[in-house]
Amino acid sequence: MGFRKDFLWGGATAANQCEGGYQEGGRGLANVDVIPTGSERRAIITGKRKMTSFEEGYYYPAQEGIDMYHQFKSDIALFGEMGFKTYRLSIAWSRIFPQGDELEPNEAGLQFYEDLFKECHKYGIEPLVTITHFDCPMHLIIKYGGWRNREMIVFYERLCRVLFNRYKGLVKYWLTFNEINMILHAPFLGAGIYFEEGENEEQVKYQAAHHELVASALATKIAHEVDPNNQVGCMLAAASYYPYSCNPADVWEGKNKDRGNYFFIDVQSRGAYPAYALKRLEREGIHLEMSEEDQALLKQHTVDFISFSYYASRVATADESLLAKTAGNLFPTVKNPYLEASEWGWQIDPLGLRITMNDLYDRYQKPLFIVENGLGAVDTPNEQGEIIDDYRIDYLAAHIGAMRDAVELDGVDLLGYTSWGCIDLVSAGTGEMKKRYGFIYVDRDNQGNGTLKRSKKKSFDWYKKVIATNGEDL
Ligand code: BGP
Repeated sequence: MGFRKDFLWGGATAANQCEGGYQEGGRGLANVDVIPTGSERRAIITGKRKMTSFEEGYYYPAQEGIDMYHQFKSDIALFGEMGFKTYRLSIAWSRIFPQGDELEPNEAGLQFYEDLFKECHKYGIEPLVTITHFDCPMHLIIKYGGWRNREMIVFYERLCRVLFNRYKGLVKYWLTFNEINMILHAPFLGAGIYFEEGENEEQVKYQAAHHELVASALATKIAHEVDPNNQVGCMLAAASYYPYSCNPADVWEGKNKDRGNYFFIDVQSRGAYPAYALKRLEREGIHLEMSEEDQALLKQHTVDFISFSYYASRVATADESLLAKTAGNLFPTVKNPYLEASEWGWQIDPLGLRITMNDLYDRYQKPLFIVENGLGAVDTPNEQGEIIDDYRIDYLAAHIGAMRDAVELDGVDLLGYTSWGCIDLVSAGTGEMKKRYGFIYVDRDNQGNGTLKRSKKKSFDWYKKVIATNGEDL
């Protein structure tokens, strides 16, 4: 009973939030490099405020990240010490193709990830690779407009071919696009899109989403051709919506909000646009350029497993005035009176994870993989310099417990669990260092000061024990 014997315990990071070294090894400039911290960050990541290169007076945290580009060996050693079976990381596209549209890849970038994967295998850690995690070469944005342009499929396909061939035998688990549904909420971050004055933003976003969906199917096809052992997953920013009340209008709103997210996975996993999505697009006057070849590709090359992130549950209401009270979150939600929230207003809900897992498993009947979960919190070292992060342990224990219930009591097939930001890194939402998720503390502050020294938090040994007991001892 409990988790499968080969359950993949581990942690997750993304290149732009930890690597740094943004000008090293021939790497080109990417969207993430030019997104600063501060009050304009939200407008920039949502594509409302154009930022295509550095402007004075801003701090750009992704440039240095936590310097993992140089420190990956010792960081992976720490993951090995915790007993990780897997490590989820992402490829910085502009390390492999600095501009994005070259014909030949950059060897130094390829070598960097080869070294990193080999380092993982030294500790018996299976890499789980996100091909793009909020990452797009800046040149592709300036010249082509990012994913709004169909040409992107060609460049992404080239990237995938290079990766699958080069890392054959070293990597078997792949995710095509991180949180693909985030393209609707953070289009510059997710897909390198900013908007021109007066254009139909919904039209642009859904067409770009279509390009990503086709690219994802193509990647799945190529991955299987290059190596039949490859396992390809989609990746959803998940969390089922609760209706604010039993008013049918709230229930209906919740259902439609869920569909707004599921639609991506319906395409990636079931192989076709669902009727409700096509009708909705038609109703909203959104016309998708979609060929018959696209549809055939989507149909034939569905994903092998469903991966997702889960941090907090969401509440839907038909009463928009309640939504106005939303706390810091890209997904508009209502305060749930039954739940506590993190300092960033993310509503903590372990049972919500079990509910979400059941919803996804009922819907797709494919293995699930939880590739992000965790508590973003401020960690303050005590007088001895230690971080006693019981709040993080409580959060993770409750969520892993709920996940175990979904497996043991509900029969959900779960491949693994990688907690988010296993080592402290730059926050995607805020660009800050102070929103920390790690088992490993990194000495760095919001302005980029600090020694970058790593130290173990209390949760480090706790997670080690969780892995050693295959999730029995929480
Ligand atoms: C997800 C992203 C991650 C990560 C996480 C936590 O949306 O895939 O990149 O950062 O959320 O969010 P934040 O960093 O804003 O706390």
